[in-house]
Amino acid sequence: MLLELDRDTLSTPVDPAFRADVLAGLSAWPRAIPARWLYDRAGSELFEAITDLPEYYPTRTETALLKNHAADFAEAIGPGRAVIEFGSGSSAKTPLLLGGIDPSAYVPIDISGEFLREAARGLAQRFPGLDVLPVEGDFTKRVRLPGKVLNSPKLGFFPGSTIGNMGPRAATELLRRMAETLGDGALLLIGMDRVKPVEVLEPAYDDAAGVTAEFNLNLLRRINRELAGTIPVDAFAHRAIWNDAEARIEMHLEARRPVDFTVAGRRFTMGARETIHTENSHKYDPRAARLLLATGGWTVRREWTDDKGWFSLILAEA
Ligand code: AVJ
Repeated sequence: MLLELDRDTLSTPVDPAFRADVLAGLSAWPRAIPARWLYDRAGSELFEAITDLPEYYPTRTETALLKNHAADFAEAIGPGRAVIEFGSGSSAKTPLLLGGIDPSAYVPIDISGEFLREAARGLAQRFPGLDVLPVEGDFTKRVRLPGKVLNSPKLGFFPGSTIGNMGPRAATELLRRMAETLGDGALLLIGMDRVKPVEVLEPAYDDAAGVTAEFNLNLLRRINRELAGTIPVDAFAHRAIWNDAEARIEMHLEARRPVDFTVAGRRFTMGARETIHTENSHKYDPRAARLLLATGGWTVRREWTDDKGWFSLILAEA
C-alpha cells in the first residue's frame, strides 16, 4: 500500500500557485520565475534591508520627496479622503503622507498577512483617530474594499516604484483595475523610478555588501524548503543587468557550473552560465510615465522629483 504524506505533517504548506509558477518557470525558455515569489517573510525582510543600503537610492529619494513636499500634498489632495495603499509592506512611508493630508481612513492592502497586521497596528497607534482597515490580498487581482470606505473619495497610494516590477502590459492592466477599485474622482499618488546612468542603476541592484544577492538567492532557498527542492544554492550567482532597450534592470540567478536538481519530484538541468530571470525593475522617463498612466486611465496632475531627477512622485486623477 502506498501511504500519502499527510498535509499537516509537512512543516510548510505547499502553495499550489508557487509550485505551478516555479515548475513552469524552470521549464520555460528563457527560464523565469515571477518576482512576487521573492517576497516571503525572509525576502520581505531582506528587501527592507536593501532600502537602507548606500547604493539603493529609490527609498531614500522618495522618502525625502514625501517629507519635503508635505504641504504640496495637503493642498493638492485635501482632507477627508480614504487612503488605499497597494502592496503596503511595512507601511514605512505612510506616516509621511497621512500626517499631512488628514485622511478619513487608511486601507493597507498586502499579500503578506503577518507583515500587514504588524504595520496596521503600528499605524493605528501612531494615528489614534484614524480608521485603519487592513485588507489581506493580492492587489494585482480585484480587491474588495471595506464597506466603510465605499462612499468616501479615495486616494490610491502606490509608492516605491512597485509598478516597475511589471511590464507595460501588466502595469496598464493594474492601473485600470485601480481606477475601477477607487472609483470616480479618485486620485493616485504613485512613485516611479526614472531612467538614469547605468553606473548608478547596476550597483543599486548589486550592492557591495551582498544584500541584494541574498535577496535573490533566497528564492532558491524558498524553493528547496517549500517545494522539496535539491537546488545547490552555492552553484548560483546573483546578476543585475541594465537592459537598455526595455529600460529595465533585470535580476537573474546564474548557474556557475552545470547543475542538476529536482523540484517537487521533477528533474532540471542547467548548463554553466545559464540563468533564471527573477525580477524586472522598469524605469520611466517623464514622457513614458505619462503615457503609461494615460493608457491605464489616469491623467497626470502634478509631478515632484529630486535635484538629480532620479525618482518621481506623480499625482494623477482618474
Ligand atoms: C520593490 C520592486 C520596487 O525594483 O527597486 C530592489 C525591488 N529588487 N532590489 C525595485 C528590488 C532588488 C524593488 N521594488
